[in-house]
Amino acid sequence: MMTALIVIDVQNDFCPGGALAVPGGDEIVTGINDIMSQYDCVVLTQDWHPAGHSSFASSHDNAAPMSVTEMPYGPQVLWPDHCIQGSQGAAFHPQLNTNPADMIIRKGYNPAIDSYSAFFENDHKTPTGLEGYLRTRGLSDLMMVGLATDFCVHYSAVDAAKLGFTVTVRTDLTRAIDFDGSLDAAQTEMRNAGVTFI
Ligand code: VGL
Ligand code: ZN
Repeated sequence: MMTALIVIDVQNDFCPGGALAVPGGDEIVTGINDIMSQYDCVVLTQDWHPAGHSSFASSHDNAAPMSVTEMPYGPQVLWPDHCIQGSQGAAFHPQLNTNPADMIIRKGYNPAIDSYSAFFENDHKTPTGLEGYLRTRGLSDLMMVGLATDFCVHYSAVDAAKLGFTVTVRTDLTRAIDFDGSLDAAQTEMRNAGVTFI
């Protein structure tokens, strides 16, 4: 059995002071660093949007941040501008140890489609390539940590479980945005998909 640690979006914009700050987002960084050596593979993901991305409220007329709009692929929360390619906000938290990473995967670069999941864009069809990477390396058991529990960790964990990976979430090494019941809904969906929490 080969294990991978999947570290979701531990980036400045999701930490206190960032554009889409997750409460306590920075508290998980040293704990994540401490467990990296326990896995056969470490993957880091990076939310990586072009300026003017369609998931930004600023790209839509009269849309407030955190409102929901209908996209061709379904409902989409409109976020404050965040994780713009090459910006300080898109950089990893300065204390995150990136040296053990075998793979860094970026997502959300398609201007027309958001990508919460590390596996598929929000159309649930366009792959990021991570599935192929993990399978070709024989990595079957995934531990998920990072930000945010109710969005990118949630979608990544559910997609991974549906793809047949064994998926565990270390809840002490995640933090949530928790807006409009999103954390409760995410926990239910992850549990229903067969994700284990520790
Ligand atoms: C995320 C909202 C928008 C996340 C990314 O990493 O959970 N959330 N983009
Ligand atoms: Zn994003």
